[in-house]
Amino acid sequence: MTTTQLISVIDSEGRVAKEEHSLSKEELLHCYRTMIMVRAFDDVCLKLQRSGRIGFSIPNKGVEATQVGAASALAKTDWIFPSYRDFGMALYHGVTPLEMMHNMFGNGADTSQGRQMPVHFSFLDPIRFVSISSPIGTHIPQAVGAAQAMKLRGEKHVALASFGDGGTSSLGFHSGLNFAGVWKSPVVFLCQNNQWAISCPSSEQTGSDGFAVKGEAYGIPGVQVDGNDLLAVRKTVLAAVERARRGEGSTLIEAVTYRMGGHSTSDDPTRYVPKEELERWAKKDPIARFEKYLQRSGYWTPELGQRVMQEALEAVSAAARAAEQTPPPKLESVFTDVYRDLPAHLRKQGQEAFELASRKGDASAGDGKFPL
Ligand SMILES: Cc1ncc(C[n+]2csc(CCOP(=O)(O)OP(=O)(O)O)c2C)c(N)n1
Ligand SMILES: [Mg+2]
Repeated sequence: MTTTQLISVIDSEGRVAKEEHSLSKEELLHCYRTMIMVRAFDDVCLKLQRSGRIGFSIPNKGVEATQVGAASALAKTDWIFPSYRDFGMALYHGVTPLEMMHNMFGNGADTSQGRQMPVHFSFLDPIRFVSISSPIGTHIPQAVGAAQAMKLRGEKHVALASFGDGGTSSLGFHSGLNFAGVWKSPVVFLCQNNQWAISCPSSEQTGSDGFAVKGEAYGIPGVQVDGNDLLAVRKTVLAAVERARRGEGSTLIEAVTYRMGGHSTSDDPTRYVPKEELERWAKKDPIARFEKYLQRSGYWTPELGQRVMQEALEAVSAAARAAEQTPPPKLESVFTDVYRDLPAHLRKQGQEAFELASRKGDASAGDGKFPL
């Protein structure tokens, strides 16, 4: 059954009607620090991009509570099939800013050896964070396939597929939910309705009343949660995860939130986002709301907030400096990691490339010349 009533726990003043979670002070502060780290990472990446040191980044301002609340409901043995706006999930589980910065610079320490775009992270440890896909929605059936494989093996792990309101218009969304509904796969579908798909408002994305109702057609319960309320997201995702682990199948969660920045560093949202709309949502900032809640609980002061942000900015800036100085992937990496046994024609191409590089030198970043 689809629930159309928005689930929330923390009100706009930081009040909680009754304590609905079992998180310790340290766990709550870990959620808080992670959200601040996401914001600091955004901030530093914007400066790196504007100064021409990285090519691209994706801002997360406004959606931090959805990412971190959802991640907090997962075990490290679960699998995350993320969208490009989800790196807070990796940070929550212990991926470091430096590991992420290696990807932003596409250097030799990057897990994908510079083959992916910036922000397209992949990690196996400490969380199973599957490589982010640029094509919208392709990871949704992949998550279902992985979940189904785990089910067939008798594992009790869950896959979380996270995507945007725009992602619900992809073929992958429909085929993924259809398979999951038929098979009762242990998947949590997290639709982050941040109101925009680049410049397309969610009101023009669908004719249905929100996105949670879409589960109904596939036999999957849908539920709407306040995505700017970390505790509500955690509670809702936890219920879906437990349901999946019990073998009862998937849940479609629509987290209602707001993208307070641009789509990426490549666009100018002031060209299409109404100013009043942004101002309305800025008052619902998920971090400010969580701070009010923490303050009421006696765990937060403005001084602590400033210190946490300062430490996060320093950590991310240090990571950026270290990643920028890390050498690029080696030429031979072009020929590794794809085939277990390299086919003969690629071996030949590799030999030619190495021979050429030994005569003419390797291409170095920024020299603008190709060594041929
Ligand atoms: C198959 C496909 N079509 C179009 C695009 C171009 N594109 C990149 S992001 C995006 C918008 C996605 O919006 P949404 O799913 O709401 O995610 P958000 O960016 O809001 O987090 C589009 C259309 C793409 N990457 N892949
Ligand atoms: Mg969106």
